[in-house]
Amino acid sequence: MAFELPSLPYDAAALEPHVSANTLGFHHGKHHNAYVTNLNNLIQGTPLVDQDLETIIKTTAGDSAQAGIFNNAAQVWNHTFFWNSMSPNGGGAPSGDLVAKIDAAFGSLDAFKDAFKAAGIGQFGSGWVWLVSNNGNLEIAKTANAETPLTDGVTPLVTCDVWEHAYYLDYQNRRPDFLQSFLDNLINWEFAASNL
Ligand code: MN3
Repeated sequence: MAFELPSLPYDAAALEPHVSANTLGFHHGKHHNAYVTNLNNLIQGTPLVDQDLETIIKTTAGDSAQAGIFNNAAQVWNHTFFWNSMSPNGGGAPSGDLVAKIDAAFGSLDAFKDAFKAAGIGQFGSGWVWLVSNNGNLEIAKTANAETPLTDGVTPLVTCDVWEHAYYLDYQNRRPDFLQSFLDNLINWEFAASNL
């Protein structure tokens, strides 16, 4: 069973003006799709071919001989998680348990947003910034390239892709503006709560 590119959970233009249909079309249709194609090619004829995606990621993590498989598998997973981390009705404030947990961890929603943005800006080169639950305590994590907190024993709640391909067509080099727009307009708190 080959892996398939999952459909976006919304129309490619649904996140405009914060993320353009042009960006989303390339990001999903070209970048994400290439990771799926590469992964299928790389696992062909190996014992990993029958494994689920998370098993492949955890099996190959940290093994330099399998870096190609890890990188593509993790990027497939990270991107699907990223699409779900955004919503046309995103932004605003979380509700329920998440409010108390964010206040406990960061002091306030605004302080969380400042810390998430700073982590995204501080990720040198390509990578990801995450809100994760570490045994019920919320933390911000950043990962380089294809690295994912899935391999760190924590539960990812929401992520933002800070590779240049995620924002360059719309924001050029202004990664801070992309992160601010993600936090103010796109972040899917319902998805974060469902992962908690
Ligand atoms: Mn990407």
